[in-house]
Amino acid sequence: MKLYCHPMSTTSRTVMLFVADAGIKVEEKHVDIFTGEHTKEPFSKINPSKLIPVLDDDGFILTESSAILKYLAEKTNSPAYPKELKPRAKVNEVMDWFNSQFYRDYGYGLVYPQVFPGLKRPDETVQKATVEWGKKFSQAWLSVLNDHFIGPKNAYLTGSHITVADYFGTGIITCGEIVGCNYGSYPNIKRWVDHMKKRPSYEKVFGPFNGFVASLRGQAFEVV
Ligand SMILES: N[C@@H](CCC(=O)N[C@@H](CS)C(=O)NCC(=O)O)C(=O)O
Repeated sequence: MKLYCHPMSTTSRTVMLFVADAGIKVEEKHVDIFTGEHTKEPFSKINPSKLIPVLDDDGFILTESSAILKYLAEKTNSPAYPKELKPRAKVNEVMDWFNSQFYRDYGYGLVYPQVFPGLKRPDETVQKATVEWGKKFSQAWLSVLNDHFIGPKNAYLTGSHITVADYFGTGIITCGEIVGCNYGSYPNIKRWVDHMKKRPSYEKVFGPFNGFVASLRGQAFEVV
């Protein structure tokens, strides 16, 4: 299997961390999203959406990090994607929640427009309003995550066992570290993220990203 990905890509890291932790045999093919490699052939033929990650399982092409995580867990019979109906439904639920509600306001509202020129709004008023909107809604979603999904007792997002939802959620939420979010006001989130950062492959997979985060330290950003 081949995984088209890049260590600086949030959605790639969700899959890269799971693959590394689970010891799944996957050849990583890094697609340089900074030089626009993903927008040109041959990659644009593999994924016409021009986004990473993409899994190629012997010619079977799968896009969407959430779908890739579930496919890999199912294929390798991993307990990280429970077989039973209701536990599996809860994993799907929280992954959909991260992918839609949360990532839209946190990633694309608060975080990315502040650091990536392509996502910065051309008009200052619009930019300010975008970030303010993202911040306000991120705070509301973080409270839901802290109080409802994780709560004071859960070690992981859906209970006491790690699932693909934890890999997905960790990849998504840590993108906030680019602007300096540290989840300090959300103790259950902080406990969960700190726990996930102790995964055996975290340092290796997140090393280049952490270097990027360090390079931006000291800059003034809006955070939650
Ligand atoms: N919904 C997709 C989103 C993938 C995505 O946004 N990938 C980013 C990197 S994190 C990308 O390829 N960006 C390139 C671009 O926007 O030009 C998934 O979860 O796989």
